[in-house]
Amino acid sequence: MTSGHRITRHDLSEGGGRITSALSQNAAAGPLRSETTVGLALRVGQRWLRARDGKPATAGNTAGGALIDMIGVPFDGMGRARGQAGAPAALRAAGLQAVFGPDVIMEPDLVLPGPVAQRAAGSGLLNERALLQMVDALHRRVRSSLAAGRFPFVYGADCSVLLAAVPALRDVAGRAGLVFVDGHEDATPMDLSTSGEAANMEIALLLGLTGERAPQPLRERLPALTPDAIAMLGPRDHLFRQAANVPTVAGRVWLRSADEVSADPAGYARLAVEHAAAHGSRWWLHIDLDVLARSEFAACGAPGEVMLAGGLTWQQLAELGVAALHSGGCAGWSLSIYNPDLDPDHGAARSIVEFVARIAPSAARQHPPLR
Ligand SMILES: [Mn+2]
Repeated sequence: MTSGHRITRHDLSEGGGRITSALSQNAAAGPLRSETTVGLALRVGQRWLRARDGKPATAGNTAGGALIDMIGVPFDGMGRARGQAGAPAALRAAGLQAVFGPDVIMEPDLVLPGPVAQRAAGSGLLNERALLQMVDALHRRVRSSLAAGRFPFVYGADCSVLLAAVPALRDVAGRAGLVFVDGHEDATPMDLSTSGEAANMEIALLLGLTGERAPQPLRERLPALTPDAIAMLGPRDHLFRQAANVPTVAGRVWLRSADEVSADPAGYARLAVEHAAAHGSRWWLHIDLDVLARSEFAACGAPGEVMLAGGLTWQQLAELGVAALHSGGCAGWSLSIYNPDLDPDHGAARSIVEFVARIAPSAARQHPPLR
């Protein structure tokens, strides 16, 4: 932050939720978030944050880059009792709060219904009720953050967060780009899905390649992405797709496999941004941690899932992330798939926090703000 007018550090607690805000004097809140589940803490925080002079949130922020909104998503797409839904709290316990420095708003986690490990009758989606509420609530949060000129950092859950983040970016910016870093293509058509997990299908849904059976609240935001605005880095899932008879999308979208990316992570990251931003789009950065080799990160996945050989190292992923963000134009970032139930000694959580700390300074430098 360059304004030098930081006036206070404000902590509010409600039900274990905690908001820490450190804003410049002339930074103000964006459009009031209408989400009812956010609760008292955020509403009080917004009252405190509201503009005193009516200027937008970006007024004091154009030179210093974006303020970060940290948005925790306690959602597990498989409907497990904790699983990835435990990720936000576990990552904060490992020190995630501190890595972005003081220019951050730690938002309360989304409040979501309990998990149901069953597929819905109509759509076949697993844990559908929680999924739809997650997408709806996160869409509003991300849209509001972007519209206020801030940089949303979405952590926890799985790749289904993109069903909220990408439409939100499209809504605010007019069109969205996506740099998608994942061990899988996540482009399974709904009728070929054996699990019903939205996190295997979200790219196909965003591109409009599938979704006739999707519930209306999802369908009305789709498609949200054109094939020329996505760049995929790191897929190595041919055995996984073979098992479900799902063809690759490599012929339809820009894609560089894990083997290619590991040879030059920074170079491919720059090419990916160039591609995703080619039509002037601001772009979203998504990192599914299963892009990493199992020897680097194993706190993800489910019993019986096809394990993927190969994959990136933390070092390669950090080079990729820094190079992508240094290319400019990133509007927000999501980091998903961590399952603390598979991380009893919290070693993976610490690795994630160290990784975020390496990328965070570049995220905070993204400017100009969207609005
Ligand atoms: Mn994924």
